[in-house]
Formats: sequence, structure tokens, C-alpha cells
Amino acid sequence: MTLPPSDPSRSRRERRWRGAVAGIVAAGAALAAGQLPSAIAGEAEGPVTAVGNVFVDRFAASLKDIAIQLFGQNDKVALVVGIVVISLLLGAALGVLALRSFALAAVGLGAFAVVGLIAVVTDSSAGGGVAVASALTGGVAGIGVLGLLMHQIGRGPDLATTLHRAGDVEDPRVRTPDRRTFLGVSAAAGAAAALTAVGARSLRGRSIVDAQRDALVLPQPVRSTPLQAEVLEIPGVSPYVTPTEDFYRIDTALVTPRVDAESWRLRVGGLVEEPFELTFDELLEMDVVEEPVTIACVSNEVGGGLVGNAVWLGVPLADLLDRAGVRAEGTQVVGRSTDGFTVGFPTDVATDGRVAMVAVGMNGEPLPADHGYPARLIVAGLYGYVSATKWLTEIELTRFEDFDAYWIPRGWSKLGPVKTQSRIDVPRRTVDAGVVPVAGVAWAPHIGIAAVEVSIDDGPWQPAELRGTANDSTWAQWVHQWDATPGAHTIRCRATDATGSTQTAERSDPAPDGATGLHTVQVTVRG
Ligand SMILES: Nc1nc2c(c(=O)[nH]1)N[C@H]1C(S)=C(S)[C@@H](COP(=O)(O)O)O[C@H]1N2
Ligand SMILES: [Mo]
Repeated sequence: MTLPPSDPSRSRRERRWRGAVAGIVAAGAALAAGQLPSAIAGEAEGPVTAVGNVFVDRFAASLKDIAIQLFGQNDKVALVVGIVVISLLLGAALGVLALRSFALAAVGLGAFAVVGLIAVVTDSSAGGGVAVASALTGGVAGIGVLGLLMHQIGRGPDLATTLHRAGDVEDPRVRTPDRRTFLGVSAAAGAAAALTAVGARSLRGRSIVDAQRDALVLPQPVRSTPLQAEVLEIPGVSPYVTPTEDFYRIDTALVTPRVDAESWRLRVGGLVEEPFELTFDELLEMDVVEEPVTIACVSNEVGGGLVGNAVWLGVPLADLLDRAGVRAEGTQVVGRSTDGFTVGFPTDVATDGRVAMVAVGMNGEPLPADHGYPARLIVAGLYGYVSATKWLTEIELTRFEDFDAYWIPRGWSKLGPVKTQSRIDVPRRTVDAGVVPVAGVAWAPHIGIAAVEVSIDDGPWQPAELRGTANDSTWAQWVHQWDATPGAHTIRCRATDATGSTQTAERSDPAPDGATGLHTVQVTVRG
């Protein structure tokens, strides 16, 4: 099909549309090619996630409401998809611009590469040479593909100056290929870009660090707390120990850092008498203990799933601090991650006898990469954002008032003790009439749960039966046998901790220091 010269507005629309397609394909090619150098260099991250990381650290996390949303996995996928979609839309605009001036559009694509370059350099987890290579490859691929497709439209870099501009009338000397040819070439270039992106991704696949982790043999603990024998096994009720693959994951890292334990060091310094540094082997040679601890995220909503119980193996934090000799002014323990994330909590918490450790094992295995391999902090009774640094690399003693960790300037409380909570796991929606278990978990680490009560339809609080726990740092499973009658019912639960204090019914949001309120479920009982 040749464009009908008799209809200039239609032909202009058609050309504009082709320009947009060319721009989208060119931007896609730039994105995909830009991912290659870092993938070949064995880096876990490319420019796209670098832009995402910078976005998380600089902008999104400073907006409190978005920050709460930005913790989880789905938000990360959404962020990466958002970056790609915005890039392609910018590409569409540049493609239309290229119809008027290829040079300007090329400059636009160059600017696009520079943004990627700046992001990679800014993002602490990536290196400079790779950043430049990414920007060059991406920029050259983008401009090259745009040139190729513009040539197809008859507006390539070499032809642009020879074209008549006035009225966008077709120049008879320039053959405009038909739509099918244009789409064919675009599709081929798009497919090549997609293949490149997939290739770059699979190159990142399993790193040597995964193999290293699989080969690691954990040391035997000098002390461990036996798990209690009698556990609730009701379908739908959280198992006492959360299987690692079901354990919630929260962090600001768009791509899990893969930390090489061989070059990894743990530095203990700051306001201490004798700062020191340990290799991973030296850390493993210290006395390790094994304890189950329930950890929770401050952004967990009442009744939510950002909480889990695992058996952690690690070196007591108190032993490391003793070795360094904390000075009186060292009132805050700061934990730094390889990815720049930080936590901070009062030094007293690390030494008051509760479980506080540099963990290397989770549920009998080396820490998974997602949960902080090779080492992380675990402190019973503190929310993760103030304590549980994954990919830990430095413990620094500071004055409490001298340093605020990652989430503090972003609107969260400086102190983050876990609030006592209880959750109804079953029933959640519908049940058959008769005696049915109302059951779930309750936690108040490191204090312990003394009682859980259940109220049906705002009736009197009735005690639930508690299962024993291995220590006061884990959640307790609970069950209440309910004689369910047909119809709609409201079930609530509340927990009392070992100090005798009962959960408040007052509802508050996760920000700034953890949600409060009673978990409430509406169920329908079938007759
Ligand atoms: N390096 C690093 N460590 C981190 C975080 C992070 O963003 N980066 N998030 C913390 C938060 S908010 C929580 S709740 C816990 C979650 O640990 P998990 O992913 O192993 O469940 O990790 C903590 N450690
Ligand atoms: Mo968290």
C-alpha cells in the first residue's frame, strides 16, 4: 500500500503513527542493549533496576504513604514495569520528533542513556566502567534502530535534509515502503530487543554465590532451644515454624544482592575500644547459638502476613560487642548493609539478655540470598526496619542522637518495639455449622504471650487454648472451639502479653510505629 497523496492529513497521521512505533522499538532496543554489559560483567543489576533503586532511595521512600506500599514484592514488579512503560512512551515521543529532526531525537536518546548512566553510578551496588559501557551500548542501539526504522519511513538521518518539509507532501523521489514492510522491520527489531533483554536476564541467573551458599556447611550451635513438641496442625493455621519459602520478604532492594562470602567482611567499629574485622570463616569459628524468633515488619497491617517465625543460627551480638569493647557513649548499634541500607537501635537492647544475633542460618540452612546471605541481624522484639539488616557488613556504635537509620528520615519512628498482635488464620470466610476451630497465632517478642481471647458477635471474651512455645521470642499458636450457628458472624481476637498488658482495640495505621487494633473477620456459617 502506498500512502494516498490526495489525503495529506491521513498520510500525516500514518507517518506520525509510524514514527511513534519506531521510537518505541528504538527505546526498547536501548533498554535491552543497555542491560547487556552489566549482565556480561556478572553484575546482579542493570540500568533499569539502578533507576528503580535511585527512585526508591531518593523519591518514593520520602513520601510516607508510598513508602509503606513500596516495601513488598509486587511493588517492585510494578516499579520496574513502570520504568519500562515510561521509557517506551518517551521513545514514542522521540520517534514522532524524529520525523521533524532526527538529530534532536538522537540527542533525546542520548540523554536517556545519560540518565541510565547517572543512575548506575549513583546506585551503590554497581561499578563505573560497566555504567559507561551500558550507556554507550544502550545509546548506540537506540539511535541505530531509530535510524533504521526512520529510513523505512523515508525520514532517516541521511534523507532528512533532502525531504520537502512544506505541507508534509510526499516527495516522489522518496519511496515510502508499505505498511507491511515497515511493521515487519519494526517487529524484527522489537523481537531482537526482547531476545537481548531475555538473554541479559538469564545471564544474571544463578550466580556463583548461589553455588557457594549451597556448599556451605553451618557450624554446630553451642546452645540451642528445642522446639516444643506439641504443635497445632489445623489446615490454614500458620505452622509454628514458617517454612523458609513461605517466609515474607521485605527490603528496598529491587534485585537481591548476591554477596560473595569469600571477599565479605564484617567490621565492628565506631565508639568502641578495639574495632575489628572478621572474614566469614572467622565469624563461623565463633560460638554460635540457635533460637527460634518471630520477626515482623512495621508495615504489617492488623491480620496481615508480614510476620514469620524461623529458627535462626548465629553469633550473639553481645559477644561481638564485648570483643570490641563498647564505650559509654556508644548508645546506638547501627547495622549497615552492602546495599547501603541501615538500621539503628539502642545498645541496651543488644545486651539485655534477649535473643540478638548476627545470623548465618535460617531453619537449618545458610541464609537464602533473599533473607540476607551471608549474614544478617536478628533482634527479638524489634521491627525489622530498625534491627534486621540483611547482607550485613558493618556494625557501628554511635551516639543514639548522632545517626538516624534509613527509614527514620522517611517518617518512621526511631524506636521500633514490636507491638503485641494476634491473628485469626481460620476461619476466614465460610464454614459449615457445628463445632469449628477458630485458630491462629499471637506474638509479643521478646516478652511472650500469656493469653488469647476470642469474641463472637461482640459477645464476652472467651479464653482460647494456647500451644506452648520454645521461648518468649516466638509467636504462640492458639485455638478456640466455636459452636457455629448458621448465618453471618463477626469474630475478633486479642492477646495479652506476659507483663499482663492486653492489645488495644484502638485502630492505628502502620506508620509511624506499627499498626494497632484487633483482627476481625466476618464469616458466613452454612446451615
Ligand atoms: N539490607 C536490608 N535489610 C533489611 C531491609 C532492607 O530494606 N534492606 N528491610 C528490613 C525490614 S523493613 C524487614 S521487615 C526485614 C524483613 O526481613 P525478611 O525479608 O528476611 O523477612 O528486613 C529488614 N532488613
Ligand atoms: Mo519492615
